[in-house]
Amino acid sequence: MDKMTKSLPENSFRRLSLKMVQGVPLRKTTAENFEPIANFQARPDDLLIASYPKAGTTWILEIVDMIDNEGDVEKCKRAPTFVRFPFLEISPPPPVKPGVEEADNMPSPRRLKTHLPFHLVPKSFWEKNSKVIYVARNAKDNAVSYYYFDKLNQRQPEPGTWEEYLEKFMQGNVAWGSWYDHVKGFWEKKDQHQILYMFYEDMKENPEREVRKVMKFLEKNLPDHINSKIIQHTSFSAMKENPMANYSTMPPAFFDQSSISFMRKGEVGDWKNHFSADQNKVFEEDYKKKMAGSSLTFRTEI
Ligand code: PPS
Repeated sequence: MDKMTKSLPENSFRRLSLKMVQGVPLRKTTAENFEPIANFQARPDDLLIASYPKAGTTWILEIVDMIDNEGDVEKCKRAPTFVRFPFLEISPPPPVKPGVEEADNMPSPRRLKTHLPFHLVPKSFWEKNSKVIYVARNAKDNAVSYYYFDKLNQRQPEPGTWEEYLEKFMQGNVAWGSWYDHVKGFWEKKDQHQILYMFYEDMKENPEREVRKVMKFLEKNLPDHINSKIIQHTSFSAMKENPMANYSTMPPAFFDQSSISFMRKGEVGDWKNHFSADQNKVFEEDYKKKMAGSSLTFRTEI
């Protein structure tokens, strides 16, 4: 057992059940400590990186850090992702501090992570007009990625078989709730706030263009050679090998990466290796109903 896990109470190492907060199933520890999260005080110069789990959050965080540090790779290797970017709603067992406390103690400008759906994001972010980058990924690849993540993440409910999991995903009966409500929630509000809405598929297709978008949003204009450095350092292969980005420093009692890696595949279209023809048919019919009336569209291949 490593130093971090040794100091934790033994009952920390178990899968958590989900508990509803305003209609959204969240990890029990988050749901039971939600007040300080809802009352979190944002600052005008905060940047909140928001997403449904497994949409490409870690990738965007690394891109933002590289932009902030103007392509200085060593500076970006100062600490693991989960230390560099406080995860707002996470309530780990003591002595590890809750995300909101980590964020409170951080000097500005802060870069913070959340998976909360729009209506659960602390109101102060909207009152302070803080910037938000939202990243979304097509539902099918997102579901596959989340299924594998729920196998490795020992703090999330057991995913069960792929068939069982897909059913739960479609019902929104997974941590952080419905993918459909999540992606639509931010989409509908994006023009009323400073929200940059990004797509995983666009980032895969043309990382140079997408990094430029993020730079513009952050009001930074870095030269081409720095952009190239950012793309290289934030490529899937580089991040998979980078211990400060691949969660290999997270104790195995939390993330068991012995058979599945956090940096698993990093592709668009992997769903084709998992969905049966029948599952695809049922999923698409249900998808049409749940996304009806929305102008939001996704690509499931590029
Ligand atoms: S988390 O736990 O919710 O914060 O996970 P998140 O970072 O949002 O999503 C993890 C998935 O993103 C893939 N990933 C990448 N893909 C392409 N390029 C880069 N650089 C990259 N970094 C992370 C990661 O592999 C997970 O997707 P899957 O499909 O499971 O491989």
